[in-house]
Amino acid sequence: MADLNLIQGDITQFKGDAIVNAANTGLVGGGGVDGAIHRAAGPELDIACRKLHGCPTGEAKVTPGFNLPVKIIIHTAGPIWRDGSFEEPKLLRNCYENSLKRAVENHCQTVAFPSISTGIYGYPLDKACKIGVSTIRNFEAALQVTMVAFDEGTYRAFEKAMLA
Ligand code: AR6
Repeated sequence: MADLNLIQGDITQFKGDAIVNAANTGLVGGGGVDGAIHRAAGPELDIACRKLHGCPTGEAKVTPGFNLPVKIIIHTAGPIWRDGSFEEPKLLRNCYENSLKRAVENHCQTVAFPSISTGIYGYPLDKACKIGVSTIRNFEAALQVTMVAFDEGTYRAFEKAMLA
């Protein structure tokens, strides 16, 4: 079972083995946490991402951390929320699970996640937090996972899901 803790802050400041990026299927960079990670990692990240030829929704792919204080960045493309009947829960679970698998494959012990899909992609926060927390906690590996909530609302929603 992976160990889970929660902090509020900026994921680009996380010092550890890996951070997860809430990217898009083209891996072409964007706004939100993706934009922040690209700015902090430097232009080499964009070059590395383009060599990966995209990432289907729910999958996860790896690049080096470049200027960030992590070994690797795990890029996952979350589902865009429509109404919940387009496999959004399953796809979001896949994002967490496949990101954790990439972390283990790359011998990581510490990994930080942002709240995937709950910004620009519009996934309802409470629903997304439950999926994130249960998927991480049920993942069988000796991993220390940190959820990095950017804003207070996200922090509170994850706190609630972790206590439930
Ligand atoms: N550290 C941690 N969390 C952050 C940071 C940061 N520096 N900046 C924002 N967040 P979003 P999505 C939070 O929109 O919904 C991009 O354009 C943010 O407050 O970044 O999966 C991609 O290229 C929210 O809680 O990701 C895609 O096109 C969470 O990160 C699309 O957005 C996720 O919000 C992905 O949308």
